[in-house]
Amino acid sequence: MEKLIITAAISGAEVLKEHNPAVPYTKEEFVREAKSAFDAGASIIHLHVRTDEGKPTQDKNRFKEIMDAIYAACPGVIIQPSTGGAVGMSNDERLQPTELNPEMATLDCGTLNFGGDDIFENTENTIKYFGKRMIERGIKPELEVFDKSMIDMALRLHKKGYIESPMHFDFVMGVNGGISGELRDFVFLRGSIPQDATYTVAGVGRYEFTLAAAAIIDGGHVRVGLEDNVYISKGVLAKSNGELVEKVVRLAAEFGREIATPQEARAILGIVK
Ligand code: KMH
Ligand code: ZN
Repeated sequence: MEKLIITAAISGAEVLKEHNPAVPYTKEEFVREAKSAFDAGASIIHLHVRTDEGKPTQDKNRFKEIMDAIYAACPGVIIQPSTGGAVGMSNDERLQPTELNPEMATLDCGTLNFGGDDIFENTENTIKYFGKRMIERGIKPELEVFDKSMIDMALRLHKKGYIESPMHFDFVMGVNGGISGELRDFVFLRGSIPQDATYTVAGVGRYEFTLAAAAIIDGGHVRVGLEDNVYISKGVLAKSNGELVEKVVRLAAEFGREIATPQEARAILGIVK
């Protein structure tokens, strides 16, 4: 089986220090959290940035400042900026980090009710616009799918030339408004992507580690981090993103999956930079 790529979603846009004090706001806190995840075995850092006060921003300069600091502290790491940003941001605001030509970025593949009454809007034209931008700049998209219909959208836009093969999906499961994190649904998503595609799974909240175990057994890849879940076990807050990654590394060891280095992750994902 391929080595396991672990992605750490260290910050997100919605989770706050009130939910877990380890959520990073300042550059120093971002570096601390990224390094804890990298040292524990994460090869990809999925990144949203914030102002020092904790407000989500897609500002290119803030991304650059924090990305440079993370690269310095985590040599060779893959940084995957979010182009999802936070609910309500405009397309061009969201796309700013692509101007830094990162190796990867997220590409959200549909609109959904997000965590209740918010609407996370990604129309077909938005997805085409983002997909084209990533092809032009040689950025590997991680296709964020919050439901099965979003896989179908990605496949349709792949046929039209907006997304290139091999496709890499992130099954984000358990968001209120998206697909559940039940194993039945994981099997459904996993069976709906092309043979040459790769996937990672991000289980939200209580689904984080059950879905990690499923992906480890299945030969998929795993995303964990405070963006998705703030607990290391029921009712116990994680001390850091690194602690969440360490738990995945332990699970992987139990099932005989070795952990991919960033260079091995690039080879698995077909990142040519
Ligand atoms: N913050 C969510 C609205 C992504 O990173 O691309 C969108 C999100 C997805 O987190
Ligand atoms: Zn995100």
